[in-house]
Amino acid sequence: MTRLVVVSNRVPDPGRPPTGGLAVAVQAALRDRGGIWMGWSGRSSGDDEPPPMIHRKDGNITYALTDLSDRDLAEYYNGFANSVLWPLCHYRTDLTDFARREAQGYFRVNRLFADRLLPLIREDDVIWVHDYHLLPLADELRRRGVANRIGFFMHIPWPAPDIYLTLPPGTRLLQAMTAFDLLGFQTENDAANFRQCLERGGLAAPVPGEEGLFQTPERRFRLGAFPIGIDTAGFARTARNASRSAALRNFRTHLGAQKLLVGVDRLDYSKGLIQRLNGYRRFLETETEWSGRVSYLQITPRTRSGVAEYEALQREVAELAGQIAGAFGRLDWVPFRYFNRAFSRQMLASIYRMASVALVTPLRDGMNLVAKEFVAAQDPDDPGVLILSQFAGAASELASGALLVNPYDEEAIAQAISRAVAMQPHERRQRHDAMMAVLRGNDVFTWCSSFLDRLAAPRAAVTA
Ligand code: GDG
Repeated sequence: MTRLVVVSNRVPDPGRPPTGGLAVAVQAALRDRGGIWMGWSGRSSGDDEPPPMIHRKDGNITYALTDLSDRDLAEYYNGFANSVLWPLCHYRTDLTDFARREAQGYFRVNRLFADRLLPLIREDDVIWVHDYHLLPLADELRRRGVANRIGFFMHIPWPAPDIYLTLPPGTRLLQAMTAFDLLGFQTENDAANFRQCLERGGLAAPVPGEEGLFQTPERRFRLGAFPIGIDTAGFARTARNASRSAALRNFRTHLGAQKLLVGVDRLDYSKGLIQRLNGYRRFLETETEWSGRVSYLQITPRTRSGVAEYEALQREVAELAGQIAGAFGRLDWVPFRYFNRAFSRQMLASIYRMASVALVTPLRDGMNLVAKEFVAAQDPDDPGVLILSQFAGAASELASGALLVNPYDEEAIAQAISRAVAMQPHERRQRHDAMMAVLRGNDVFTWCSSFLDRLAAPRAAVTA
């Protein structure tokens, strides 16, 4: 089997058990084949050029970690990746900062990644690049003579061409992306958007009769949808093994017969928190018979504190949370709890299992793993209800069981909550079974192997 080289902006802590599903699956693939995981160390080298990479060996996996300078982090990470590509791909052109200087920093850091990766690559390695931080990496590697298979997976949405093509270096980036052998997206919709961007830019043409195969004057590449899964069995197991936390036990006692609603999202404007909280407020205003009988727990760890929009959102959500608790709370009832920090994975799984309803209402999301984790964590005999945004990638797989909502429509969110809390057990079980069948059929291990198998498929020759 060929060796695997994974490249992503962040790399899980070498030596510690991986936490997220993606890290679990990618590490399993790396262990099978042996390989390298390269990325940013999470550290800054200040004003100095980054020192040579650190290599950490763990069994047959080598972690290759590079520091980045303050300027690199400002321009590449906080700048072009998180202040331009992230909002743009989530359809927020209003928040997109089109500063050209930062685009230069983004391309520079991709060159640095290519320079540092180059000496580590063997002739028959398969290279798998992850996410929007590294769109030009294959092109940089090709310029350095790398002929290996190189795949790419986009974890966040690929926007419609009218949005994407507002990006000044948009065409240059698309062109660079044609240097990958396989481009994977979360949904058919994302893959179709990408295809349209290519066609509008005149950069590549579909090869007739070969689904997903494209041709440029120089080369051929494939693209397709590979919806990411979770470690379904593993997460269900974690949720079944109830956490022994005393705080959780007390919380359960305190809730008594109240139905628990839960939301778990990184603090991010793509997650639709404001609209969701307004939807809950509307529910409390109109469905007064539920007063005292429901309680909503929102867990929202802070991320990207270096980006101004996140600071503003933090204040806005905290204010709204305070308003809801202040307007509806009673001495003997807490209608809303808001946490701004991360919980352990075990605790999270137990909370999902306790909850009657999950509110997963991003305005736009590549997939949304919380939706899948919530479903996997349920007691199949008495499962909770998933309220899911129609604009989350997960909606393309979970439509048979979730209550789909338009996340901008606060009234619709309120109505979905009222339907969910009143739903009868047989309907909840039916919906849960349908979703579990999907999650078992496409877990993160299947996702990983189907992408790598497609990447390994014989290359199609370029025809004139
Ligand atoms: C990107 C795309 C796509 C959250 N809070 C805590 C915690 N989490 C974990 C969740 C879940 C993960 O973080 C979040 O994953 P999402 O998929 O919901 O969202 P993004 O971080 O935006 O991820 C997304 C994903 O990539 C994968 O391709 O689905 O669309 O945006 O696993 O459980 N984990 C712990 N404590 C918390 O408080 N331990």
